[in-house]
Amino acid sequence: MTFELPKPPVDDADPKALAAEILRSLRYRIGKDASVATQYDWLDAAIQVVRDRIIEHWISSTKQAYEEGAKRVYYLSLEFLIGRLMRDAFSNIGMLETMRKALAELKVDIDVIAALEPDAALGNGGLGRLAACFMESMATVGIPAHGYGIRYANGMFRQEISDGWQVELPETWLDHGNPWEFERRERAFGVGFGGSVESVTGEGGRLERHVWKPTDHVLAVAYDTPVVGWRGTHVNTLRLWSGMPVDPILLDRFNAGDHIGALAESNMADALSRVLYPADSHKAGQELRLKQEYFFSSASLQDILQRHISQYGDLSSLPDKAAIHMNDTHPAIAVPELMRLLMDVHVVDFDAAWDITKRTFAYTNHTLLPEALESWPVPLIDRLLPRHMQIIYAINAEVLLEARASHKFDDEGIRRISLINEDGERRVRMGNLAFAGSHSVNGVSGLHTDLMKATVFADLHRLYPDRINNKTNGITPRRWLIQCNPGLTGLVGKTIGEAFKDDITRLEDIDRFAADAAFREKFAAVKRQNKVRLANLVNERLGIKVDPSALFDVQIKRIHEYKRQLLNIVEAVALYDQIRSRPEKDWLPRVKFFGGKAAPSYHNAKMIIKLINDVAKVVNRDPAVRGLLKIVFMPNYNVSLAEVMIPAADLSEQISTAGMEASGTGNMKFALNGALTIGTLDGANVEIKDHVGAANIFIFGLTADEVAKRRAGGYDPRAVIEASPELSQALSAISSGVFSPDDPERYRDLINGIYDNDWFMVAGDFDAYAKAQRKVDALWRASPEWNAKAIHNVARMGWFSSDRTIREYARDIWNVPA
Ligand code: 26Q
Repeated sequence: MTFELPKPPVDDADPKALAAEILRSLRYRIGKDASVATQYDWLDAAIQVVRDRIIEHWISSTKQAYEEGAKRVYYLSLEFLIGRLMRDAFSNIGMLETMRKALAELKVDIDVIAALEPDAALGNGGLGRLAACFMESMATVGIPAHGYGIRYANGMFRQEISDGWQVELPETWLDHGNPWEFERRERAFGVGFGGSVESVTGEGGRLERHVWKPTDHVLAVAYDTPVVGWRGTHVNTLRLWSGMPVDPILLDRFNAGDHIGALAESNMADALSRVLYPADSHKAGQELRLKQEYFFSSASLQDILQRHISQYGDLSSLPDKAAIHMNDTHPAIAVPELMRLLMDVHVVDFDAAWDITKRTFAYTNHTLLPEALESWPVPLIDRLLPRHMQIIYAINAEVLLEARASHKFDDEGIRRISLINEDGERRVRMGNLAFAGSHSVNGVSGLHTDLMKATVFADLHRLYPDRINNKTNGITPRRWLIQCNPGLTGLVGKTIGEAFKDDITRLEDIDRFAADAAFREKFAAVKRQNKVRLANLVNERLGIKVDPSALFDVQIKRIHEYKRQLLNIVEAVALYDQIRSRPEKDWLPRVKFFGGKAAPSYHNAKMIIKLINDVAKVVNRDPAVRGLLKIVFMPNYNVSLAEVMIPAADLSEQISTAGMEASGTGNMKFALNGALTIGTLDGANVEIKDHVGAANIFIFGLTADEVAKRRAGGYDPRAVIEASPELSQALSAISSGVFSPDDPERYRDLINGIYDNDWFMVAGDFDAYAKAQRKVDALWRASPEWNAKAIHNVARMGWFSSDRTIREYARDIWNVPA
């Protein structure tokens, strides 16, 4: 017997019918009527109405992939920095405007309830946001894909600024429930830790296989969130694991009087999905972190294998039907875990298991910074995951044999290829493990990929020369243009038609309007509106008044020495000095915006936040500045704040020390929204320059090669500082306490770091940066030219869509149609 289920009842284009449906949802799902509904209830009710449509597409997408026997992509990531989902889902499914009207019928303002939705901040920065853009693009281009990660109860911390210092507070994004997720209690897998490995022998005492007997157990329970692609037809799944105790209270222990011991597993399960590690590219080698990595890798692999076996019966076809992607090395323990599941559970021999593993996995590297390359002490892995340690040794033997047989390496080369670093305390190099276990290893920009081949992975690249490839990052133009910048989207649509929404490279059609004075005026008017919106927010949140006709100069990203917020603020100090000493010059009004979080354990990054706030306090109050320079540190930078700040920016600061920013993706978001970039030849800035044209971007400073040469010897930062009066003056002002009269020594060490070593080339690039900023001033005065260049930027950014990136992954790495 088959039943015809009632489909969501009404015409999606009819606001009145939708309003009735929202009321119905409010009544029967939330149990309220309009007279007592809170704004949160309206949000929930509205989401549920659209969610019903999404579920239809979700079920049909899933069915279709199954029926076609399609190869699936599994994206393993410890971070998904999604932000809010409502606008994204409503807009992609094409219901944003009708829902706005339907809610208005009910006297509810969609923008008000949209702002109540908490950010899903399950990520630190670029890597996590990239995973979110990729999920949306995979749904858009119709790839059957699952994202796998952890459902952190506390995502990224909330940042407050107290007396100029960063204070970290827990963010509880699930407090009001989460209408987007579906708990799947039946999808739960056991994950073990500790214990020992036993051998199973068969006839004649022959070793048959190994069995790991863990001592500690937790359950991973699945929570699914639908991911809606553009136009809504394809919907994928983001599956996040939450830790649950196997047995809420181990009764036997409890009864034996060991109350604390009885709760141990319950506490561990809780801890596993409690909190996201807030360290990005900064050392944080905690045991709990390794446990999180294994917890989600193991649960995901068990889920993937179960799905594969139930559809195809055995695992030999796994590489043809599943592409498992590792977002950095965070899931690298999945390599020995798949080997273990194949050998110990499914009784596949080592050689066959290794072949399946390599053909199934691929790995993306996001950083070359030595302090961010993951490695775990051998004794720690041995204790938590003894069977995995054995398998890692077996893989290592295989790789080192191949290396020897190639005759390409001396003993030093072999040591560098080894999965085990033997210098000092022995540690497993997770990058080498991920590399060895994958058929594809990619970088995230052209320059970054070249540097991977030349530095960190030089030896592995020699051994496996076909493995490293480049996939320059991208961003989803749905969130980062259509949703966050309705003004510009509307103007572009009116000018060149709506086709760019389905093929973002069609933005090129507005290039010729850069020469059209009337269009430039309209473009400038949109930008101004966006700046007014930001100015209002700044006034609301900080009580600082900024003038929307000033140049809005924005640097928003994690606070890190290599990203050089310090270079930016030192230049601001130099400018401040010049404004005071040459008041007669016609200075340009400029507002320097900063935003970003520091890893809680990263001392210098926290000092940089305090310095920005200290400088802001002095500069913003000084009557001699006459409002020509304002400095604003926006607290708690997150996805939702980015969606307001990026469309309002005139100037995008992308000023990392060349060779250190793997790609950057903020750089792409700004240019797409009509900001001009001031930046170094680093990461994807290089490719942005190639696409927008050298005349439409402000490039300055040392190249990656020049930085490397200087570091190799002969660089004398003291001499460089002494040769630059502006820089000397600015550094000594900061160092001597001009901005910290309450604690004159506060910045002594931070600034001495520049004099003594200047690893990040703040002094080395200062003059070039200051000079580039004066070119910015000159162009800003010539406003038609500025606007023309900004329009060229928008027009030529289509290539940086994550749809393009994902199609390249699909073709070159995953071997799936897209
Ligand atoms: C590792 C071990 C223990 C705890 C934390 C971590 C950890 C967490 C996050 C290490 C690194 C990260 C994040 C790295 C990251 O965001 N990298 C950025 O990735 C972007 C997407 O490719 C690039 O655009 C940026 O250039 C890169 O910095």
